[in-house]
Amino acid sequence: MTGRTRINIYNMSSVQFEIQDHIAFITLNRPDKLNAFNREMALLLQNRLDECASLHEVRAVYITGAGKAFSAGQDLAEVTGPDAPGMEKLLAEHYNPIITRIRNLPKPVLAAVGGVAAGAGANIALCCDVVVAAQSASFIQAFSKIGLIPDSGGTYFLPRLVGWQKASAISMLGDKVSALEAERMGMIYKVYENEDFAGASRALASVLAQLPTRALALTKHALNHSSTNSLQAQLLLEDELQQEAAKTKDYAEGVNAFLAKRPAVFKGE
Ligand code: LHQ
Repeated sequence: MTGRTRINIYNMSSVQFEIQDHIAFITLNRPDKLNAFNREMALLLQNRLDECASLHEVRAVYITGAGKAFSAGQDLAEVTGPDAPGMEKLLAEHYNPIITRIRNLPKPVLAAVGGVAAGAGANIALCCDVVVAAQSASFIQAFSKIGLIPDSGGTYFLPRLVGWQKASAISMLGDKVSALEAERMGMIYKVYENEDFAGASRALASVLAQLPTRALALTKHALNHSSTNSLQAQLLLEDELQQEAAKTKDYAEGVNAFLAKRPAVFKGE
């Protein structure tokens, strides 16, 4: 695919999907509901993530929200009424598969949080490999306010990102954590000024898309195991994954480019 090629797919949908320059742009698109998840949107996001995994030309994934929010989490209008999907469906069929797909996707996934990210919306962002935000964005573990516990991996990722005490307080109090605070406490990677956010976050996705994709996938795999493995098990895993990385064309290119004192051109192979 050339640098100019752009594929627009499903643009009228509640999950927009577009591929450009090896980046799959996924936009949560129910702006009048602050991109809250209904069943359709949750299932569509899973489908789009599957496409990202299977399409060879996709080397990085960029997830954002349309309008002023990233996502307000579960559409609370859809949890009541006779046709409401039951609680067992909401996690087992909606959120758990989304989180699992993002963590298992063998490509870097960047969350670009331009506004509020609440409930499952916050935790979908926080499970991504790189999380950046606009200065006016915020993160809210909104669950306690409606009598629930943090789901979508919140109780897994938050303590690992910010430590037990902050995770515990933020989860219980449902504080609105500003983007700057989130950056300071290590919840997210970086904050950009509002006016720079779109350009800077896309530029970062572009950097990720040009890196050696297989090595990034193996890095992700190693990190996925690091918080449950012993040191010895993790050293063995690193050994195994490094053997695999060393077989890639990108590794050969990286070393050759270094020795030839020229920039490396990685192909994700
Ligand atoms: C919404 C929502 C929303 C529907 C804003 N739903 N319409 C798992 C298992 C089972 C069940 C439940 O959920 C889960 C996972 C979860 O995600 S639980 C957490 C669910 N999310 C929340 O509790 C957050 C609810 N929203 C809010 O607290 C606020 O809207 C925030 C703080 C996100 C933003 O506040 P504002 O910027 O002041 O916006 P707003 O409240 O005025 O909302 C704008 C519109 O969006 C409004 O609609 P309207 O028709 O009145 O203009 C809201 O009703 C709608 N909206 N969140 N989750």
